[in-house]
Amino acid sequence: MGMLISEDLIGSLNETARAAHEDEFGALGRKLERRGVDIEALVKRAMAWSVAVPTWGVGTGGTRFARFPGKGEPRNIHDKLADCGVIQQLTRGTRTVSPHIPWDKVSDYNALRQEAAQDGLGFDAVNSNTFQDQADQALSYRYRSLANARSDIRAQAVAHNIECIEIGKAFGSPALTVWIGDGTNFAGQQSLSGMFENYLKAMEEVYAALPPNMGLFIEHKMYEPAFYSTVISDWGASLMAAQHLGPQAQCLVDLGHHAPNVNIEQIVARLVHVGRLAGFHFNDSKYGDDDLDSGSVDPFRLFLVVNELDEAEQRGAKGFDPAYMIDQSHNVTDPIESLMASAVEIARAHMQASLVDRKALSEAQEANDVMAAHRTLKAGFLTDVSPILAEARMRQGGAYDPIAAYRASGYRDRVAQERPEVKGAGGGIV
Ligand SMILES: [Mn+2]
Repeated sequence: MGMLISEDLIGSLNETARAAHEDEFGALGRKLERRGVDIEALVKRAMAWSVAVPTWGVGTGGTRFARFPGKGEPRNIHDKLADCGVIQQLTRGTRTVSPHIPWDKVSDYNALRQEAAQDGLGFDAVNSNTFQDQADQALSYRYRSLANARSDIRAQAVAHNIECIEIGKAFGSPALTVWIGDGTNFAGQQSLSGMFENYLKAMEEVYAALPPNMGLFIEHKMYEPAFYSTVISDWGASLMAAQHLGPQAQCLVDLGHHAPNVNIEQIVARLVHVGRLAGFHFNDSKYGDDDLDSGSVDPFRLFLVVNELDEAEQRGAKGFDPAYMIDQSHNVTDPIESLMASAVEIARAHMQASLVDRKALSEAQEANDVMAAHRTLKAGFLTDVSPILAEARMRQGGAYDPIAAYRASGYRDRVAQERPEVKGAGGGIV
């Protein structure tokens, strides 16, 4: 495989945009120079940035009501890698993919690693799945998995997670991410403390199977599919579990997994403080876990989250080495377009946060100059960093306008000829 979109096409589209781009890049460079900022350093920083794409993200998502499949949907992990390869080729900011087991199971993981490497892709955290039943599964997860009242069902969920660790080793993955749908839908359905204790005991067994260089990422979520109580519902439960298990266990924050109006950037700051921030799952939301595209509704909140991450990186916070992934569901758009747009929006927030004058900010904070502190922070958000992002993409062979290049390439129509149309209107988030 490799180079799925014609490089000549990308090059000629970039040339068409070149004059306007250079004019805008030059103007931004002069503007930043007046603020004592070197644009060249920012371009290098933008070029080094990367966020992982989940393999399931390139399929059309749905809600629990329905799924409306798109054209040329990926049939298997090979098609998914090809689509992820296109996203990386055009944006140059998504160098890893995050696989999902069992959906991405193959017989030869070495061959898959080589296949991914041809498209410039590596593998990020492996995600286990005990939130649904598979065809060949002995016991059902109807009443949930790692926190189930039945020990044989917990043992099955533990065995699956240990299998994911083995697959993760073959992928060269840095971590196993565990999100469970465990919880209850009725008051009295289960013991709230008993479920948490069952979860901890099961996770002890998973933790014991980790190689020394692999992390165990615990992802919390407030509700859904359990609507009365969820076992790992918030960062408190997540941190308790991580601290109980040991230093390789860390807390993963997903932007959508909170109650409305929760201060997510403060949760990030707390987990950084305690040295347990595993990473961040990017998306956007309005009411709950809406899985909207990153930065599509509230780009300022995205900026504030990334600002906390940037601040932790700049001051060299102890143990700070987070994994970043896009985690959203594309119901009404071409998933490749949504993922490219999101990758650009997250990279934008990263650049805006990089522009915050940390010295001026801390001086204003020390002087209790509220307005100066706020304006210093906001100055990063208010700067249009688009020319820096475009320059970083083009220097690496990516596209000036990834979505325009993707549309001009006819990639979706081309793959639709090989990939049969998916029929059916079943529900399902993925
Ligand atoms: Mn997530």
